[in-house]
Amino acid sequence: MKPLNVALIGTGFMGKAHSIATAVVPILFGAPVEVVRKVVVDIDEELARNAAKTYGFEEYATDWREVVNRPDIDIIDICTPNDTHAPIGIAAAKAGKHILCEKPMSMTVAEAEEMQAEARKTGVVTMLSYNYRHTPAIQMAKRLIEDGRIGKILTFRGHYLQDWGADPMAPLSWRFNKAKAGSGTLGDIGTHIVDAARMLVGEFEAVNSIVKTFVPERPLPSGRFFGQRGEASSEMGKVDVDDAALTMIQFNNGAYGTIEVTRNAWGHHNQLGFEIHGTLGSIAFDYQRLNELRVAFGEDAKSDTFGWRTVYSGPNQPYGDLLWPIAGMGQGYIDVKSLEWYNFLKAIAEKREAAPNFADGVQIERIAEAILKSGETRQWEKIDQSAV
Ligand code: SOE
Repeated sequence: MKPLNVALIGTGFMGKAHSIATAVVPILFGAPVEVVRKVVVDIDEELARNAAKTYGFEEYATDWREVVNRPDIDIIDICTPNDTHAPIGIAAAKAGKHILCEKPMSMTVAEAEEMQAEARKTGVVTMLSYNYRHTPAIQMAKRLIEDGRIGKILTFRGHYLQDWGADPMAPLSWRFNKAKAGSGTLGDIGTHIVDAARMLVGEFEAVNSIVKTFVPERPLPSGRFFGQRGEASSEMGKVDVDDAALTMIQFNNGAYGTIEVTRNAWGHHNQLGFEIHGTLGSIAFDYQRLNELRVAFGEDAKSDTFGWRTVYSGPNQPYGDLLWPIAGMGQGYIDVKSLEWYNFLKAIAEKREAAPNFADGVQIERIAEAILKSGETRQWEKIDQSAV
């Protein structure tokens, strides 16, 4: 296969992470297909120029529309704020480019469905950056479930807790603005745990939620503002998105569960985690100990040392052939982002769908929208499961 030219759109936190991933995939895992870091795009020319230099792209540009339609570009990597995912994704799909898109997929379900419809027409490979699912320990959980090791799943308890929004004087980044972000904590981090729950347990039938905004106003940022960091000004602005959601879930397969998400939980910096209880055993994962999966099997129940035990990611687990040869050597955030890119490139090289793809993204958007709706109606909301 000929080398594929990548256009990265967006130079912030995610642009940086994706650039490192495309640089290290061939060294860490071996590239399923060679990628050329061709052009990086940012509406701010200075940021684009600097990114080309530091992230290692051949060229820079300021207009994503021109780049998306360039015949020499094969992959569009969308790392911009949420309000631009749909316009870029739709244009890229129409132009026949493979697409890796940061989460959440879009601002609304309707936008997500349009992105998927266009991608289906041209048959491009699509992937959404729900990166945590590629963590080796989470893939180990998936394998244990698929192999029947914990039996039939009864319950799922998931959470994604952060604390960068806990300080009411933390500046109002675009992530607190509905017009830019679509939703708040739910779209930003809740969708990651929804992705994990769908992958591990199955499809959501209905949800019943409490949704809260704890901090209705925040200081506007002063000067250029990157991600969560930045100085506050003395002027206040309105927060019009959710800070937190607590959701009960009924899965199609009869299991039930809960998901709790907030960016206002002091002490929890980036704590995506879950416990899954089955008829034969239990599994637990905590991203702040991402190399570990905790397991407890009922067959050990009569032993006087029965209890949870910790399994470290290593050669015996999923991706074992790609990881360091000794268990417990450890992976980090960039390893997981790199596994995401590896899986995306492998799908392109093997001419098959990637996971999670735009169809998964549509379903996650439907679930997120139902959670928000249920927060208003305070009733169970059924999830639309029609095929896309
Ligand atoms: C901010 O909450 C953020 O950067 C999210 O946008 C990412 O998806 C998450 O992985 C880390 O935190």
